[in-house]
Amino acid sequence: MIPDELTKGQFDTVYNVLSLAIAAQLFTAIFLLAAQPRVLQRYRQALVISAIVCGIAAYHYFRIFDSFKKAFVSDAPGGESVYKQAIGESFNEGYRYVDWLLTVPLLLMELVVVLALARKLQASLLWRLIPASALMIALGYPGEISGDTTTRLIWGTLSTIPFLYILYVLFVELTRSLDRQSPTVRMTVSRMRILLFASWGVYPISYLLPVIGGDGPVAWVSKQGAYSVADILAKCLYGLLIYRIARLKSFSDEKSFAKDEGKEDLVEAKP
Ligand SMILES: *C/C=C(C)/C=C/C=C(C)/C=C/C1=C(C)CCCC1(C)C
Repeated sequence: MIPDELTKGQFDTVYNVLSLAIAAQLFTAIFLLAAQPRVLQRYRQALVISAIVCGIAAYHYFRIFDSFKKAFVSDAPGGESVYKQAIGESFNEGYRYVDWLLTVPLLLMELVVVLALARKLQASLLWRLIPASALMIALGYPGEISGDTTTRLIWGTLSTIPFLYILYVLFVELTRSLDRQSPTVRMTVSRMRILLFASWGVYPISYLLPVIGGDGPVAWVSKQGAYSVADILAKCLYGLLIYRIARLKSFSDEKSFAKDEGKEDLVEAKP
């Protein structure tokens, strides 16, 4: 449930976190596009997808930010005021879910693309991961917008089934693909897996905050903050790790490229 009232501190917290998310996503997108020449051609698609993810997310955060500013209005501009829900306006949580519906499949796609796995394996992974991710987001939404705890828990539980399936597929397949990568790439991929598990794990926990913390503004503000920070980690930091994997793989694929970039020291024999 959206609280009726926020203190100035609570309002400012959400305002600042949303603003931080916009900046992080927008400039990560620009960086990833500008960094194209720094990786081999075959890895550029992964960076493009990652930049698009950050761009789509930045766009939706602009909408969320706008919706938030319209939904809560101060009763005494400038002063130590409370912010009340504006008449006829409501904060739209739907932007987040539309954002995830588009970006989560793309995040999975960029991971599969950057690992440059065999075509058949790529296709089979994407056929399993993309429908599961769409299902996870779609099943979460009715619970997210419901004010009723039981409804929230039922949809949340249903959404957790495809979520666990995705984690299982990623864990098993990523572990298998690690054997075929050079030691530095292997280290980065395994760091990436930790980031993926840790940041994706924040979403169901944030979703539960209103169940644990009740209807009040504190749980709601914490949920907005946690979703936003998780988005920054799962999209921006993740994109930068994808970039790092692409760069390391470029060096180990072509020695001459590593030499041109002055990174011969990073070239290693493939196992
Ligand atoms: C960039 C956005 C990302 C990576 C979003 C990921 C979202 C999830 C992993 C959401 C998972 C949920 C559950 C597992 C259960 C409760 C409902 C959700 C949708 C919050």
